[in-house]
Amino acid sequence: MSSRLVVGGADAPAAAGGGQLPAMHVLYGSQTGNAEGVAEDAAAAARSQGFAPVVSALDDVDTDALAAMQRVLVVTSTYGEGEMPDNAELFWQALSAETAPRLENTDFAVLALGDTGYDGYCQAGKMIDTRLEQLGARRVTPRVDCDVDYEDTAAAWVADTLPLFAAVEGIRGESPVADVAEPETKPARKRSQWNRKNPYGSTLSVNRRLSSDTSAKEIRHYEFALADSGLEYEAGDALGVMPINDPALVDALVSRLGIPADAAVTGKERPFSDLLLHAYEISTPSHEFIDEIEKRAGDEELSHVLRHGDKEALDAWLWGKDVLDLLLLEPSVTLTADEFVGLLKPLQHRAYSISSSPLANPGSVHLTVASVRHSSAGRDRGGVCSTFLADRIADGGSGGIFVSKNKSFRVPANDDAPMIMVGPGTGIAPFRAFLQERQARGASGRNWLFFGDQHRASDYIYEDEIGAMSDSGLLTRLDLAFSRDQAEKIYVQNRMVENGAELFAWLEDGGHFYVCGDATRMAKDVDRALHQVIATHGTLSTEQAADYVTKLKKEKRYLRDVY
Ligand code: 2AM
Repeated sequence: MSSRLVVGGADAPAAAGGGQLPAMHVLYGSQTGNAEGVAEDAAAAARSQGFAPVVSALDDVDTDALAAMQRVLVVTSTYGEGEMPDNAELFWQALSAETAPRLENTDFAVLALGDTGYDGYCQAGKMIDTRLEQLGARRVTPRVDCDVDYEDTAAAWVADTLPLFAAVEGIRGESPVADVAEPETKPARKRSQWNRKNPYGSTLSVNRRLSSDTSAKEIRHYEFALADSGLEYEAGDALGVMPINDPALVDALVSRLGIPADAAVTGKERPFSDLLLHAYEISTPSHEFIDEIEKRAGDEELSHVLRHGDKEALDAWLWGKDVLDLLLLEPSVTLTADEFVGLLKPLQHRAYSISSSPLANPGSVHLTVASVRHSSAGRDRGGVCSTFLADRIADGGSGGIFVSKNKSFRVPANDDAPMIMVGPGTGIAPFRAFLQERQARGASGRNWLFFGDQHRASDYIYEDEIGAMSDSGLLTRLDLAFSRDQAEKIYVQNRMVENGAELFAWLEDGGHFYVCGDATRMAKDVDRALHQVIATHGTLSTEQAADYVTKLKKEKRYLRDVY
């Protein structure tokens, strides 16, 4: 692997005043941009403390370059159930290999971002932290793990950790150069004033059902007006939406608990029911809540599952049960407002791939979202945010939004490069944006879309737009896979294999390959199909095909936005 690091082996970039500032390498593994944002904040803080920060994605650093780095901050999220984020996969392959070099010269600290709602909490950060130590690098401070509400913990980690590197310098007698006047490093990225903590209260101007009434799914198209917010986004970014919970569920909880809606909660300004509506997750039970219910009610089945079962057994028991179900199952349990709120997790935004290009739609941002709805035990239930969008921000209503950058998921910088997009179902969202973007840019590169769902008659969303893009020649190729319109199932990956020779030719011509949508099944099968196409039409062995795919990833020509 050759180094694509900005500073290469030199570990002390020159300061503007001619002095040498000690380099602080801030390496991030990021799926949705949160870790990248923290890395940039850490770099800004490092700069103000007399370091010359260099920010890189983990995959842009090879292990020899790493061995030459003296000071390293790693900020990484974890993807799915304990996996490396896409832009840290190659780094991890090299770091975990037997051939990885010793890192005796490296001092490091790791910040891991994660979600306690998933298995493998902060796993990527834990693995990197352990491996760096195994290779002889010196941990300047124990790793810190953050849950979804990471901002304050991350800021505290940055503030606490940087001085420890400075102290290390002192011990080694290489104190940082004092001349910190305007070190010559990348200018700080302009951060939007709208973020998770301060979302923009936008007007929803369009809420339209895309899939027909006979579809098994309810997929909707939304447009938010940006007005004079200054909110900026790019095709490929995601939009964070702060939902408000279902008032009917709040009422049912208030009534089950027998707590007055206006009851005070210690340390909170808002009354009880208001907190449930705006501030806490009241659908999915937290681990703390489940444990407490078990402790207080002693439900035999639940106790058995918690004590003797594994994660799968607990998931099976919990299937379809929300916080209210657990309370109704255990009528003997009484909780005070303080106790109940103490067992809930803070309400989180949901992020959706943006389905518009700002070039084609100045003044608005579009989403393509499937509403999650089901009914059980005589009660209608729904996804917190998808039903908030569908039912509760009425047209013209307001919703808190902010942009979640996805800098690695972009149309090719080269307008001539071929672009292949696999996006069944709502996975089409970013590709609608990409195609609009390419059209607005007058990009001449060829475009190929693989799209599908269950039935053509009810699920061919954006059919008119896609048809027009085909007619105009913007879409060079369009392959559709409607799985249930014939006896045998046909999926997007089948279409890839059927058209393998041409697909391989597009890759050979410098094509970029994109996938968006279901991570657990579709994206894995598409990955397998891609390997198969490359092996067959490139006449390559399995290993050679895998190397070909690795090369695509390294060149940022195989990009995924999967969930
Ligand atoms: P199915 O439900 O008919 O099996 C969106 O949900 C579409 O993805 C549906 O057409 C669904 O087909 C299809 N799908 C299901 N499993 C898939 C897989 N492993 N790979 C690709 N598409 C799949």
